[in-house]
Amino acid sequence: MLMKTGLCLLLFLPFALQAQLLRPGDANNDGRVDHLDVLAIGLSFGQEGPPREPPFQGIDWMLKPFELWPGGLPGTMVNYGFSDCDGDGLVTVEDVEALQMNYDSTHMDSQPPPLPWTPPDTAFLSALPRLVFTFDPDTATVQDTLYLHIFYEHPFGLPLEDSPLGVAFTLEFDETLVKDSLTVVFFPDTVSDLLFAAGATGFADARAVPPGMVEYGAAGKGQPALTFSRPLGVVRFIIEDIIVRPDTFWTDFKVDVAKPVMINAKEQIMQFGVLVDDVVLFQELSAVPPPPAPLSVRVYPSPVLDVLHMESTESPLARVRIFDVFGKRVVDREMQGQRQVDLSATSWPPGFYWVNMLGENGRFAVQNLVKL
Ligand SMILES: [Ca+2]
Ligand SMILES: [Ca+2]
Repeated sequence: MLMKTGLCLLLFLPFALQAQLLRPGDANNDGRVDHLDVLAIGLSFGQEGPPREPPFQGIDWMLKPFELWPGGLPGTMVNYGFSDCDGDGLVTVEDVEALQMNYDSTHMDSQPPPLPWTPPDTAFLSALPRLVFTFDPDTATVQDTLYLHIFYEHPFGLPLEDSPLGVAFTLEFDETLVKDSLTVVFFPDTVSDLLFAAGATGFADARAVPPGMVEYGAAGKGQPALTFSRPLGVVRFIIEDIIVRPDTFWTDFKVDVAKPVMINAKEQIMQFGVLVDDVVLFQELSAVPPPPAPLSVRVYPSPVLDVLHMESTESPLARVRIFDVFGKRVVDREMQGQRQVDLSATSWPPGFYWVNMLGENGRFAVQNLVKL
């Protein structure tokens, strides 16, 4: 009898020593804590499994040994244990706090090792859900606050079981147009059936995502939550002080929706549509102090065929920009204090152009130009 027990111990000991390891917050075990992990927590919501041993509970960014749970995410099979970020043996709202605390942290030392998160596709849907992004107001001026509303539009006739459990995407925009550190994501108030995560001020406490982007994720608690049309949040941008002359140029503030992902309760990728507003930024004339005397420059020849010569006679140059008649930028060059620059114009379509030259002394010149 004693011998038999000894044999059992020998057999089981090697397995017990092969510890599984996780980093709190990387719920889909892809090596980074981000907005996508809220989808894994949504899919695992309410699952129970072995809690972590007391010294290894908590959501601090330490490698935590844990025991594999009996199941995993329905599509990718990532073990449910990764979603129990705080290690209490139950996947709940509290586990989302690890995403906030460790946002944008990366690692390669989990066990099983991290793998790219690649859920399977669904079959074709006859009725497509849609994400609609609308700016409020639709034009903005310097120092203005601009709100981007995120709205989920549910299609008529999509059965409950095929409805989305969650959605995630990245917004990309020109960071020079907004005060990036002040970009905030607000989640809808009084919503109890959704979990949220975002890579922007207001959620990601510890770290900000790189400039010019906002990451967003929302997921139902173990079941489809996008079963009716509903608001999903608001992104607040503060417009940067930019030098845009209302009589000459205008600038589009465009937001691109990158890497959009919608999943159902089986962790399958769903097709969906995206609709985004444009907003035009400009500086109101009344808000601009009286313009200084223009920078003294020479731009020649005009008409130009191949090489355009530009020189500033009074100050080294800080920046040179050239726009076509439609306001599209064809040249945008930061200068290293040179007083002159030659540009090849051979690839520009024939037409009228505006040359905007900014001197290091803060004065600027606008010249028109014809390209043959
Ligand atoms: Ca992750
Ligand atoms: Ca937990």
